[in-house]
Amino acid sequence: MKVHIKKYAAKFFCLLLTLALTAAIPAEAVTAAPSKNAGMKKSQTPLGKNGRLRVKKTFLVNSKGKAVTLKGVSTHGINWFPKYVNPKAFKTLRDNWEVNCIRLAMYTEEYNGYCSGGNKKDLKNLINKGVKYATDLGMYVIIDWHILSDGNPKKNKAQATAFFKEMAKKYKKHKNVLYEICNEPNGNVKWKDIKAYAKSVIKAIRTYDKKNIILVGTPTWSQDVDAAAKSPITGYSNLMYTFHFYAATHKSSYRSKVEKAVKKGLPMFVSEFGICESSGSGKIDKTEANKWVKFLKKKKISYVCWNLSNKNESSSLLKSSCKRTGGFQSSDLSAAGKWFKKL
Ligand code: IDC
Repeated sequence: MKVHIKKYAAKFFCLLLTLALTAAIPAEAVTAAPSKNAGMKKSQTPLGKNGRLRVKKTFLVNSKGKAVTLKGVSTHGINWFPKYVNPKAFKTLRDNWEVNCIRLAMYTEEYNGYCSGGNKKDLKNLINKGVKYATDLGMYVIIDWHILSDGNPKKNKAQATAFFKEMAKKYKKHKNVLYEICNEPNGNVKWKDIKAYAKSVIKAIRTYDKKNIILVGTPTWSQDVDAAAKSPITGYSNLMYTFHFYAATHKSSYRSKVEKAVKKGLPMFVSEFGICESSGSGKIDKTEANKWVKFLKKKKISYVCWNLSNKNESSSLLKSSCKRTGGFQSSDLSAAGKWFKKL
């Protein structure tokens, strides 16, 4: 009898404690910024383990010279979906999805883009917040100048140069920042045009930041890595060239293209990919996506998945019904989200 009373008293006490604790935590405490490296020792975070990255031959290597592969998630355009730039979202990706890199996609010419009427101060604020959250969590972070309808990066070169100068000055001491200077050149843009643009922006970045990785886009929506491989940019270290693919559209012939560029010695980085069609929607192709990941892992090429949002399109990692902006549950994930988390 005595034992029973003790048992029930203990249960009752637990219940009371739970109720008291739940009532005591204000709602926003759950979403508030976590403390440094939230829930993980600094030395155990991706950044703590790898330190500043650099390029060695075709590989991205850590501070000890060992090859590392970044597995990243790209935001959708921060001009459309600023709400996903938050520490809880990044922490969920780090802890539950083994994501070690966040790409902050800032469109330059689409709706409220940096060069098309968007509020520059607000957009930069978002970038700075994103970098801070990633840094606090010990994750790598890509600052992406997301050109798209402005097919030729030269179009907004002056603004790009000023923007990256500011970023490089601010982040030169950060060991986790990468600069992506032109998402996807397209239209009638030749590698020599991109190269000329890249040289000026790289020069501006290197005035302040001598070391962090710079990612350079390639012609035809960052697919013609062969053009870059024929004539890479010289005189600077820690440069990589981007290759983008959408698995339901781009298949083995594109892998051969990457393979050839690797053989030519081009360091590549897949700063954006999707497992759907290149429109960002349509059907998803998991079989092809798995082939891509196997290939990239073998080559030790980093990859960043498009996109963290609940937009109603198949590249979104969240279902359109998902209201959460962090702490995502399995039931919140789209087919693409489920596939990517499982990787
Ligand atoms: C798409 C978005 C879509 C948005 C559109 C803007 O998914 O919601 O309306 O941009 O034009 C890319 C681009 C990336 C595209 C994506 C899918 O880098 O901005 O996002 N994509 O089309 N290259 C190949 C595919």
